[in-house]
Amino acid sequence: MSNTRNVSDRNVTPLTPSKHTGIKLKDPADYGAGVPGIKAALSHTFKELGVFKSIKTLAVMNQKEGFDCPGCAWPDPDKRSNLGEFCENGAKAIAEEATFKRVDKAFFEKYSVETLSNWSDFEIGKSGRIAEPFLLRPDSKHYEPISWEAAFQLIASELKKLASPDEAIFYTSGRSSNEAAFLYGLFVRAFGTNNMPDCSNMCHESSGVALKETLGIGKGSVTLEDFPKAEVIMVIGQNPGTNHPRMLSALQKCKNNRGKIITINPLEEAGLIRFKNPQQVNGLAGNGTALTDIFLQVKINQDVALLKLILKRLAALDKSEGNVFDYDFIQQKTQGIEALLKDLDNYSEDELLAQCGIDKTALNKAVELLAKKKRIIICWAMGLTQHKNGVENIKECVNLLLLKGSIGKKGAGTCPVRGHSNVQGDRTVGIMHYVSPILNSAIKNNFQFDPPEKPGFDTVHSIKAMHDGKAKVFIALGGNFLSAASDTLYTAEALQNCDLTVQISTKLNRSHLVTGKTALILPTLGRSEKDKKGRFLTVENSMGKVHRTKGILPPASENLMSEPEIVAGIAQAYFGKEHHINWQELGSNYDLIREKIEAVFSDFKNYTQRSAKTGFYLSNNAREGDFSKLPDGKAKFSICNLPDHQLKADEFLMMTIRSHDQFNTTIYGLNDRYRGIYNERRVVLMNEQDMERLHLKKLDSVDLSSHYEEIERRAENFLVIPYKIPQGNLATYFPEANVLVPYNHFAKKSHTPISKSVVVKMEKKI
Ligand SMILES: Nc1nc2c(c(=O)[nH]1)N[C@H]1C(S)=C(S)[C@@H](COP(=O)(O)OP(=O)(O)OC[C@H]3O[C@@H](n4cnc5c(=O)[nH]c(N)nc54)[C@H](O)[C@@H]3O)O[C@H]1N2
Ligand SMILES: Nc1nc2c(c(=O)[nH]1)N[C@H]1C(S)=C(S)[C@@H](COP(=O)(O)OP(=O)(O)OC[C@H]3O[C@@H](n4cnc5c(=O)[nH]c(N)nc54)[C@H](O)[C@@H]3O)O[C@H]1N2
Ligand SMILES: [Mo]
Repeated sequence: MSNTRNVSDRNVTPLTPSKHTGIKLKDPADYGAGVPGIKAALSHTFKELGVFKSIKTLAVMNQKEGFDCPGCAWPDPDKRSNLGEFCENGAKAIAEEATFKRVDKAFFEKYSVETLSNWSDFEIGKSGRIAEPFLLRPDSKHYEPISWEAAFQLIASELKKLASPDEAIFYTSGRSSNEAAFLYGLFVRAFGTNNMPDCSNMCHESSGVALKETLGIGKGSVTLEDFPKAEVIMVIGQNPGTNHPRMLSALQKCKNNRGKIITINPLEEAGLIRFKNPQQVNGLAGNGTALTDIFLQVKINQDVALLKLILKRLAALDKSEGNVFDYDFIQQKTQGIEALLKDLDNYSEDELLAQCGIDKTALNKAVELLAKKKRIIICWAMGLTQHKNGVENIKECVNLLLLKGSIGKKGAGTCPVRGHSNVQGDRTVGIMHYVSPILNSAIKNNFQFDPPEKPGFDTVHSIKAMHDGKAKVFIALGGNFLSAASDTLYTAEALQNCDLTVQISTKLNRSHLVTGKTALILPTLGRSEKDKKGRFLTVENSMGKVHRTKGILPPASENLMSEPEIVAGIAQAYFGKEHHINWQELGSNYDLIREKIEAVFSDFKNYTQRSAKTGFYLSNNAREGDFSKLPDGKAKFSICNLPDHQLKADEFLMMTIRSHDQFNTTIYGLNDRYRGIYNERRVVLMNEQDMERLHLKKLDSVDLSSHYEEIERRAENFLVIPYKIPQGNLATYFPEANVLVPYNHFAKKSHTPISKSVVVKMEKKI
């Protein structure tokens, strides 16, 4: 694989340039938010929106009459703060969406896709909002305007050329509304395929698979009200200070009620150490609230070893002192405890301790605490899901909760903290590559066609299909597939193999530059923008509550369409006006889409009325402690194996993580304030003893490489930063390091790429 590839004479590069931008280092922070958080929020919004628009916009974000933050999926409290219900990074998300800058005809006349592809991801993102539909012809290097109707006809004619509907791929990123996602899923099934890869394939799919198998529902069981009631909250493989800042207030409420927090992470993330709440006047003065009570600095991907150790210790205490496990719960509600306890005997404590690298004193404290408490919540995110054993990581957490009877009661349960603001809703209303017989039969009854019964491609298999020439049209409802997926150069080749790639987007990104032979950009309204009169959309948050969202800002351009309108436009062009489903009508009347969702899914009774008011929770059997639908009617203990990384002396395990100034592939800025890294993203965090061993000094430049099945993948020019990270482990930022993640290595069952445990070598630049 080379760094550039010629398609139709277009010499575009799939990678952000490997130049350095002028690094500055400070000590890592020891608290989250506070005054620096407010300053950063306002400086981003003032720069993109000006002072007046900033204040007006932030005031209605996440309020009942306003719009849902386009950032993360953390829920809004029922009692909203008078100081605004948003966080620093939500403010940055809005600054990106509501910017004054525009990508218009003049922009694309000036810059070819080749030129733009040499810009950094940061620069591409800062070009502004896409103002009208654009076409890139096979023989051209510049996008040109195209009418909406011509764009829809072009898509329809390419789809009709395919030998089979399975030659088209329909990706979804998690910012779409329930209404857009449902209509999209309906169109794709009516078209005839289940090729619906989704960003959650790269994200919480491991959680969905593990939770469904063990507890009968692929979603978390807690609500926001459980946080103040929990005696212990474990935060595993998650960096909420950056990625879910409003979660820190929920943790604070637990602490205020004398709850305890155990954090398990290879890095001591600032937001979890201490929190100065920017939404409380007294939160900004003083020392704030200490959050983490016990920090367990686990080695990358050794969470199963650590959790097994905890389970073993708890089992021993239960035997000697009793009253540690909840046997009433275990007997009534679970199956498989005997096999689990027997399996724990196969492991020696010393081996487990060495493997996870945990300090014994901290471990003892954690075990002592967990032994006594009955109401435990476990929160987790990408640190657990993006490994080969991602599903087992989560099953081991479920084991702990089941032993303690910590499911289906107040102040206890599972909390997979979702990423994109509506990733959970998109899945609920039918975006999935697998087949749900119940959904298929409901669609058949309501829409009089037979949905396809063959499972479709998920993300990693879509990439392979395009690479192998088995899929030729790629359509994306949001997202930045090229840069978000693993193995950037391989994914680039896959996309470039397509006859047509279509991106329904708000902002320019690299997936608009590394394209199929023909490419379309269809610009859409952002969450914050006013739709046509009377219309509103709905989303589902990370805790299963569906509620409305209504934009208030004038649209970035008059020539934008809403997502449902775009999906309907494509569907109508493909099926024609006489089709028995009136696509145009559905696309323009969201109440009608909601009526259809209500007819297909039993949970959505009185959808429009209920979402317009306070919103409503979807049913959740785990929350109720009802496992009757599982085999034998019981929740399931699982036996999880230890991961097996046989690293050679010169190899490291590397995690690819988010900096404080990005939302996935959108780079807000070049600072990672909490980690003390400023004005640079090409960095690799490394243990000082490892640096000594490799004769590396602070800020030396290195190349990273991964070697899977004899293929070498390289990422060049990373500056070494000494950091408190376990020996043998490294951390780099996503998406710069995605080029190293092999497309064909992913979690068992969930197929989530191994973005948090890539085996790499490093080479010093001379
Ligand atoms: N501002 C902002 N908000 C976001 C996003 C964003 O990019 N920016 N992205 C959104 C999305 S889509 C998602 S999915 C979430 C992501 O939210 P997170 O999962 O918090 O994001 P990551 O930066 O990937 O961080 C993973 C954390 O896991 C730790 N970790 C890595 N490997 C391991 C391991 O093996 N074991 C343990 N115990 N820990 C490990 C890392 O040190 C890091 O603290 O955030 C959402 N919210
Ligand atoms: N190495 C590595 N890779 C990863 C991860 C990792 O931790 N490490 N994390 C993975 C995770 S958790 C995820 S979720 C994926 C994210 O994958 P994606 O969801 O595909 O990526 P994003 O960067 O969130 O997509 C950003 C683009 O979405 C478009 N957009 C923004 N808002 C809207 C909207 O309202 N409507 C529409 N139609 N478009 C909009 C904009 O054009 C923007 O450029 O990446 C995954 N990739
Ligand atoms: Mo995600």
